[in-house]
Parts: sequence; structure tokens; C-alpha cells
Amino acid sequence: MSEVYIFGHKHPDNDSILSAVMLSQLYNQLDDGNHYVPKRLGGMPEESAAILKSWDIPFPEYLDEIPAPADGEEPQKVILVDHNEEIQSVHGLANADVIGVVDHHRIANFSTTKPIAFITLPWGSTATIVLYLFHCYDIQPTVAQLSCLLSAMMTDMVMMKSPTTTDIDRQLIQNIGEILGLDPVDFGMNIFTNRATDKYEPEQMVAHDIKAFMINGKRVFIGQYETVDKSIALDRLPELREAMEDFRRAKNADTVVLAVTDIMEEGSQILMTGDKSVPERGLGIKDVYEGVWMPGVLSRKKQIAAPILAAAEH
Ligand SMILES: [Mn+2]
Repeated sequence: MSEVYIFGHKHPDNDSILSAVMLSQLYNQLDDGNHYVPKRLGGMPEESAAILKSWDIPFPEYLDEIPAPADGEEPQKVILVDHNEEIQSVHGLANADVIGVVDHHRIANFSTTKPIAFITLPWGSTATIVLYLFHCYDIQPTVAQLSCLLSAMMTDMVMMKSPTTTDIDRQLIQNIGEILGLDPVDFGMNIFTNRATDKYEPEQMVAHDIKAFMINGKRVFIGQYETVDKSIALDRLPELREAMEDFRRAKNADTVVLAVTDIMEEGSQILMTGDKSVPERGLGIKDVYEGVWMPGVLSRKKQIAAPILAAAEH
């Protein structure tokens, strides 16, 4: 029996944590001879901690790196959820045997030497795909599992306001709401309004949800601070700009882009530091000190990272 680690990206969000935990539970139920263990590559988001605690589900343990296998030992088997890019994954990923991917992001530089379960769909959350896998294996998720999946779906799709939301997501969310006897939007709103992120220091606003990309050989970090009131961040602009620059230097990165996403006003204030040329071209804006308001921009993946990555190719 081998142990298989399942984990989401670094600086994990709710979808990365809960998808790893729920997929582990599903795969362990299948009883295929492996033992699946969820892990996390960073701190627990508070909404993930709250919902796991409420259902008495243990938190995934922190995974720092995958060491090279000792002589005669098999490499650690892993499944990546909610990411597939090495730069966003665990240290020492090259030492691991990646046997699966369950994701809803772009595919970047991925190749294997043997067939693997590479399950990606352009849906609103990885949790939606995990729910779909429950259906594929004809396993009815429990109330606890449905609640956790719904939590991840509603946060990743910003209560279905994000343009990443598909008709399949809407249908499955409605189904869960009916089974659980609740209004999914109220359920999601409750998560957002109870987040303590409104008490974050500028360093946390920058670092708590940030992803790295290699663009034309440069390290570009794109962070997103979601809030119900953007003035919480923008009232502290000098500290926020300093925190962005400190983060850039500490990570030896070329560029940091931060989206302060106001889910009530439905848009993002975009700030940049470092080499701004590619993000400015991609987003079609010029960085100014107080940032640039982009109405309707809620999805980092679709509306921020994708155009920036596209601009790099020219
Ligand atoms: Mn996700």
C-alpha cells in the first residue's frame, strides 16, 4: 500500500485546501490499495479552518518539501489539485511521482513519462470537479462533504459573480443548496462577511493569496486581496506599496501585481511594483500610485493572469 499526498498550490486558498481534503476522502473510499493523505503548502485559510472544525475533519498537515528518495526507495506519490505549474507547487516536486492532477487552471509546461490521471476542466472551481468525480464513482457525498465542497465553490467563484462560473457550476451549486436546504448565496455571503481578512496587516494583504508565474524568464507574482470594502486596504496605501516592494525583494521577483478585489462593488483596484511593462501591456493600464480601478474584474485567473500571460508572448 502506498501513501499518496494530495495538495493544492502554495499560499493555499479555500479551494486548494478543501479540494485536497475532499478528494482524499473520495479516493480513500474507493479502496484502491493506496492511502491518500491531504497536505497543505501554506497556512490554513480561516474559512477552511472554520468549516473543517465544524465537521470534526482534521486539518491537512503542512508539507514543506519532497526530499529525494533514499536508495532503493520509491519516490513519493503525489496528486496535484488546483494547480499544475511547478513554480506554484511544493519544493522538490521533481523528486515526486506525480500520479494525478485535478485542476481548473491553464496547463503550463507539464509532461510525464507514463500515463497519469490528468483531470482538468475549465470550470469555476476545483471543488466542482471533485464533486463531479464523486458522481463518476457513483458515491453520494455526505452532508459534511457537500458543505465543504460548496464552501470552496462559493469562495472560488465569488458567490458565482466571477466570470469563471459555468452553467455546470451553477447547476451543481443549486443541487447542493436543495440537498442541504439552504440558499447557496447566503451560505457564501456568510463566509465572506465573517472573514477576518478585514483585519489583515498590509503584508498579509499582499502575501496571503499570491501566485508565481514565469513570464519571459521573469518571476511575476500576482496577488489578490478579496474584501467586502476595498478602502480597508486603500486607506493604507503607503504601507501596502511598501509591503509589495518588500515581498518582491524577499522573493527575488521581478514584478508584483496586487488586485484589491471588492466583491460588493464588483471590481479590482490594481497595483504594481517592479518591472511593470508586461502587466501594464496585458491589462491595458498604466500603474499610478493609488492603483487603477478595473470594474467587473473579479477573477485573477481569467481577467488578470490570462491577459498578462498573453501579453508576454508578443
Ligand atoms: Mn481554485
